[in-house]
Amino acid sequence: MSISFVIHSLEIPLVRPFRTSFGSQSVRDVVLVEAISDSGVSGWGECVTMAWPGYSAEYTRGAVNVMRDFLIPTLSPLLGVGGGSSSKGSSLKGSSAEGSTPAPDSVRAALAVMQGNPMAKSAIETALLDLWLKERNLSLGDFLGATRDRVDCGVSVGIPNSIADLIAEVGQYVEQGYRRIKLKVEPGWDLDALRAVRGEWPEIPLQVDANQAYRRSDADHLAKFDEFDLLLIEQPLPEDDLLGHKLISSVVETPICLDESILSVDSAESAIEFGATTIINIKPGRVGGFLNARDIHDLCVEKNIPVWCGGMLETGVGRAANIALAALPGFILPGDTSASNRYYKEDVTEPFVLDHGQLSVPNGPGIGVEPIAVNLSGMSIATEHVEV
Ligand code: OSB
Ligand code: MG
Repeated sequence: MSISFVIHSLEIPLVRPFRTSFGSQSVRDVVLVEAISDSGVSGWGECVTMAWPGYSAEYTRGAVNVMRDFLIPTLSPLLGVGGGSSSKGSSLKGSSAEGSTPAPDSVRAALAVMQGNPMAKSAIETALLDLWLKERNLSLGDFLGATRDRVDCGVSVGIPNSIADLIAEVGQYVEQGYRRIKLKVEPGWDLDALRAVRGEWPEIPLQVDANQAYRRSDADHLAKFDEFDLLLIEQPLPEDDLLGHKLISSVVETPICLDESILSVDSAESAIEFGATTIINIKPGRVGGFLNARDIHDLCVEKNIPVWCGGMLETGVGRAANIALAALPGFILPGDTSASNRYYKEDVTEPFVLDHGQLSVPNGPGIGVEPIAVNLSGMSIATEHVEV
């Protein structure tokens, strides 16, 4: 038994530049990890890093390096000939036989030996999980415990050039049926934008995301957001400032939701118990994979903390898996799980199409989608083969 990996680096133009408080991008640099079994089946995972360390410390070239030089090599005892944990000595044969991809928990445990790099870990873990699920003819949604076959979708709106552009863009999304609008905000782009959007759409579910752009001393300013009846304010302060978030939430009535600060089950529990957050954005990449994402979900259900599924401008590969996660019962708020055409003119998979503000949860084996070969090769800028 052996599994080999291919790291596909792609570039895909965004339909419009996406600007946040941490920078702007007009092309998405995408890394897809392909894990190939010796029977020739491929599993896929998307690495959601940005090109530069603006959202978090990880960035794309670094992620490719750490995957190639450390994460994949550290899995070799699990993946090498005779090293499989699940089927050594198995006599199962034929199409219904379980293959020899290592069990998801053992992959997570092996990767945990390396510090940090959750997005790189998530991509590798997901590629192997897709393969493992395909060997069992099981969908990711069923594996994770999905209880819905469709999920409610929101959309994240970057910082545009003007209020007029903002209203035009939000207007398109409202018309397309999105069930919630999220505005990216930063000092200097907040109250006027909110006033304009609330003026046009007094009832639409609305929230904001600051990506750490404010400081503790902005508490009184953030309290002015309260009049706009927002679902939540996402990550107003720096990632490591749990006390600041707790202080802010004593001054601001709108619920505070953490994104960047939540990296694990333990950090989630710490933030909840400490009083720094009452809602959590779960992104599989940020927390090191879908198993951790599910575990954070389970913790939040137990603690009565609503969760929603974040996004990182994923292609169809990452989107498919996120939608399976978003179908778990604790995901009670619409996610940043938008349709393919909100991001890309052409996706790498068959496009995800919004239907009444929802997307269908893929139900095929594994993540349920595959890259389309011609799209993949047309978008490709580099391909690296990594043998274990
Ligand atoms: O903070 O949620 C974020 C995109 C890239 C990096 C960070 C974030 C985002 C988004 C877009 O808000 C979500 C999406 O539609 O994928
Ligand atoms: Mg965010």
